[in-house]
Amino acid sequence: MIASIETVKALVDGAERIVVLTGAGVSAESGVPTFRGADGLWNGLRAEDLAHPEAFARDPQKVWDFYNWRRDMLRQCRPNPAHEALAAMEAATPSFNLITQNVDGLHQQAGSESVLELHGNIWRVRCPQCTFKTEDHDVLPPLPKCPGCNALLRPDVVWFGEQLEPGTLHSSVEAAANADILLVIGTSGLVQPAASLADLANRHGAVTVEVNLEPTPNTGFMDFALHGKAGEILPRLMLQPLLIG
Ligand code: BV8
Ligand code: ZN
Repeated sequence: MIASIETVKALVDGAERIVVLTGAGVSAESGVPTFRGADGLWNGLRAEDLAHPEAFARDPQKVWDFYNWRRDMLRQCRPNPAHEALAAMEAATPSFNLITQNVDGLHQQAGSESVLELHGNIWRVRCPQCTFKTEDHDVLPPLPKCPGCNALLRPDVVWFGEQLEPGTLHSSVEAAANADILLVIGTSGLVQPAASLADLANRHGAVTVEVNLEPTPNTGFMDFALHGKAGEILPRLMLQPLLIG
């Protein structure tokens, strides 16, 4: 049900184990296009058409142009108050896990330490033929090649139809199953298996809270929903109570 920020803040303040699941909406106020919003297009194409191993096999240049365009755009983006509030929440909470579907690295840039990247990280590239992997914000060539075996490198992100890294998924499921409260922030709740973490937490007794501009398919079974911008709501969940002298 629609809740007041004060209700949710009291729950957050009283929780020992907080788990947060974020999606593209938490980076929207940093200027990062969301996937399914009006600005989620690239040259008329949707991410789902490009974030596929088949798309990469068929036209590696088009997929690398997409990722190099996103890296160039993300290089100008900075964490927003939502990212910063979540880093502060982690520092103030005995047990805190941040699970993100985002690949932009903005949570880490804001100071979050325990970040579980369900879908990888756009700043990492890896070789499909050997163990080469590197992470930096460098401008890459149009078709980056492996320095070790000269194979075509790929972004170290999870494409549609690819398995999530088993350890990361297991840690995320464990965290959600043991949470006192799960905050689901800025995700349309369409992509699996990430979206099912909310239902899993719910079934294990966690209080579930959705923070989004609008209702999503998950809203129905969340305990609370806060509608508004993550960059405005999250800092208010973190405000320290005024110390009345
Ligand atoms: C897999 C990386 C299986 C790449 C991404 C059931 C079970 C298992 C799989 C499936 C299943 N059903 C379907 C599938 C297949 C598929 C899937 O989920 N398809 C969907 C589209 C139906 N899942 C997969 O393929 C996954 N793999 O399960 O493999 C398997 C098993 C065995 C063997 C082999 C395979 C892999 C999924 C990962 C795909 N990779 N990204 C890249 O980024 O380039 S997903 C992509 O979508 C991004 O990671 C993104 O984060 C994610 C989810 O999108 P959102 O983050 O929610 O973003 P969106 O734009 O949709 O929504 C933004 C929200 O924010 C909105 O609600 C908006 O209102 C809100 N908002 C906007 N501004 C603000 C805001 N809220 C607050 N404040 C604001 N200011
Ligand atoms: Zn290689």
